[in-house]
Amino acid sequence: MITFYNHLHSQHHGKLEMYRGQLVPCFEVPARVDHVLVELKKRKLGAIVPPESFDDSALLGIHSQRYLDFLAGAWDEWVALDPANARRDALPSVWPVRTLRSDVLPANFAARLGLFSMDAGTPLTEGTWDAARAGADCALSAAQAVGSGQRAAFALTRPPGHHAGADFFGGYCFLNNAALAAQALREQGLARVAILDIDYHHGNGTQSIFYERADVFFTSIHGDPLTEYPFYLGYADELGAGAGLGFNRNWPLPRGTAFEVWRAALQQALQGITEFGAQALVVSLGLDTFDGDPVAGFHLQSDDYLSVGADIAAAGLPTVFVFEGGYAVAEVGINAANVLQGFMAAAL
Ligand code: Q9C
Ligand code: ZN
Repeated sequence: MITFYNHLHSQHHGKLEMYRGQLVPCFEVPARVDHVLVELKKRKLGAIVPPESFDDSALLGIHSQRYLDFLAGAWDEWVALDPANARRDALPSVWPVRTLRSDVLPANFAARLGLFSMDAGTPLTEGTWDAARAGADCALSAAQAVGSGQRAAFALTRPPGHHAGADFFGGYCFLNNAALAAQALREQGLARVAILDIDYHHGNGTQSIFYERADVFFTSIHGDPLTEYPFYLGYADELGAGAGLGFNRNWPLPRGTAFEVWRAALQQALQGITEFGAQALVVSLGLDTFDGDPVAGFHLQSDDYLSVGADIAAAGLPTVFVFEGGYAVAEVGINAANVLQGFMAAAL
């Protein structure tokens, strides 16, 4: 399987995130992708190449212009407020919740940082834009490869993407790589594209982007949002709206769920994808379902990921894998490579 690797990923290296009233070291660190890269090379799972560069217009199918403009200029604005800000990351602390206006674009930087975000756990750093932008190129390159006849491709990048909406960042995500890949597949003429999100956390950004569309089916298996981030989306009664009604399906599972029950949900999700009549598949490949993950609560074991890959291959669809979460850093490479190896061994 061809891997598009974002060598600029390490330019995004957040220092601290807000957690339970304290600033704690970021969980989403460059070493995550480094471990995956090492494991892919060790197993000779296929070519590892840099992405093609795509025009910014490719992002506009998913993200708003004013959000992209904000992200591209945010670091310079942050440092312009105070030269000492160069030593610290930007973290939001005020948001336009219900009754407050989000149509007005404030001049104040902190106000715009909150307008375009959903939590205080996602630091924006000097290299965030460059890393996220090159990551989008990886997702678009993988979609192009699959749209041109490859059985599968892998976008190996960070920061992750599935919590990012059309005009907000959060959950360690800035640009929605899976959504960009799905839209790119649509534009290459594939009429029906499915997204399978198997990160521990519900892919709220991806769901919201496609919620009213019938051409992109979104299905996600994740920790029950009653207790798990992102809390405010990901429930089983979210089935899509308008033209998109019937094209969204969530499988929330309780914290503590182990592989047997998780795998039954995977079979249900894959059945939905088959019934939809998908012509291509995008997998939001989070590995934070792993037993040892520090920010999640499922109990999948490393060997289980071989079966996950085989089950996904059995859907028989051209498949783009996009790297998302997974914070057990020492094991995330093994677990990601197991999915891809399991897929390749089972794929026709
Ligand atoms: N201090 C992804 O997996 N909160 N994002 C965790 C830990 C945020 C995870 C709390 C989790 C976001 C892409
Ligand atoms: Zn996650």
